[in-house]
Amino acid sequence: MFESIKEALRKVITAGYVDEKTIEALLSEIHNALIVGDVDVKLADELIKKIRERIKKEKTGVLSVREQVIRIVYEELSGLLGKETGEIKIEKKPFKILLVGLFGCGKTTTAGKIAKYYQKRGYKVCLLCLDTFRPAAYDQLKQIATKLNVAFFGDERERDPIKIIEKFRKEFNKYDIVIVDSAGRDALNSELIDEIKKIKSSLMPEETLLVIQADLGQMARMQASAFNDALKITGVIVTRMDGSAKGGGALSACAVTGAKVIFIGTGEHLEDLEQYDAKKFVSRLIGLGDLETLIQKIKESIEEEKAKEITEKVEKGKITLIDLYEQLESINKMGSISKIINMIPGLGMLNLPKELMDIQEERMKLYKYIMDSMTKEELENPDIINLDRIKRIAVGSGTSEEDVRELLSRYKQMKSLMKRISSGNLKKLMKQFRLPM
Ligand SMILES: Nc1nc2c(ncn2[C@@H]2O[C@H](COP(=O)(O)OP(=O)(O)OP(=O)(O)O)[C@@H](O)[C@H]2O)c(=O)[nH]1
Ligand SMILES: [Mg+2]
Repeated sequence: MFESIKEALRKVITAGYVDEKTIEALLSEIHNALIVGDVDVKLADELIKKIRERIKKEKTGVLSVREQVIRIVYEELSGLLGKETGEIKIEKKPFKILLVGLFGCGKTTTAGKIAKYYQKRGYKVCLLCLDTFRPAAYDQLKQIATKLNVAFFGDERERDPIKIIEKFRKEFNKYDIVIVDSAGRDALNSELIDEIKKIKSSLMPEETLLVIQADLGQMARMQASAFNDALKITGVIVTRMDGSAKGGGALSACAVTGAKVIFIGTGEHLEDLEQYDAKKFVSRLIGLGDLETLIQKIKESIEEEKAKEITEKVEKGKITLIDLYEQLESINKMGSISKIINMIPGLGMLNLPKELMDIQEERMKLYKYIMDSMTKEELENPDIINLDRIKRIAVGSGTSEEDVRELLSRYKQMKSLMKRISSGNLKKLMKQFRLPM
């Protein structure tokens, strides 16, 4: 699921032009990926609709559509897979964590993983086996405890989990965290509900975590709400995220029920446990790091195009006051001159005259009035502007002769700057930055 979403996003990034067709193709591919990942169809439909609406509404300039699309997809996808980050605050000693779930969902393995997780973080941890249903359960957990070198409590011969709790209750106080493995059943039947209810009221756990496997997909929704209704779970652990294409479905199902996913299991080894954070999870799985680099590259190539355009104009000797006018207009739209200069590779290094960088917005307006009073001939060939013309332009634009002269000197500065760039400087600088020309 995540691979295909990543692929789809990559297409958007490398597309020459992002139009409605590109976006629709992306949305359709994401939709497919969600369905393959066993995300509920209705949920998938809603998500696509929401992404589409946001892309329309939040559209700004052509340049940012690409980034905008990626950002929106990322945000919505993270929202789909969990709104809160799963974290347990160990605020009490002993902090008891009870794991519940059906047969084979990964309770015992996960108990070991959690023990290791907190042991690494400096907590004194013990494992308690309350699975008296499956004969091998005791040995399995004991082996894990030995491997981790953490304390283990259990009684092979005792059938009643409550008696086991009573037997070791005093021991618990010696530990920061008590991790409790319980028995499973093949379904959430009254026998299992009864057993866990009794365990809960005797043990009084701070957290009761439901363990489910990722391949449940959207079925996780039913299981999580059934367990919650019967036993008030405080969170979910999704195991086998490594081996299932349906992980996205399971995570989105949990998000719908409001069940907070605390951890995900990502392998058979005891270190294969991660605290779950939807945002981080999504950004890593769709390789947002990669995407960001790609976006950066695109930005650079667009800047490069701008620089090329300027170079071409200069080489053809076609720089006129109209260009200055246009430059000022676009600069006006984009922010400060120094900002735009820094965006064009190489220009930032040219030590531009400070006055050129500091043209205030008011001055720009003034220049605009002045240029509006010039004839086409004057705009195209400012060198013909003599004293008489300066007088006429100043009167016509309601400015002073001083202002007109200032504008003309800006124009000369710009022209000489262009000469500096055209004399091979830009190309050299581009090479230095390894940007293709
Ligand atoms: N690949 C993978 N395998 C896992 C993961 N978590 C558990 N397993 C495997 O799933 C199988 C069942 O795990 P257990 O921990 O024994 O499950 P359980 O819920 O305790 O099972 P019962 O006690 O019989 O109810 C084992 O083979 C584990 O190695 C995981 O995150 N990834
Ligand atoms: Mg077990």
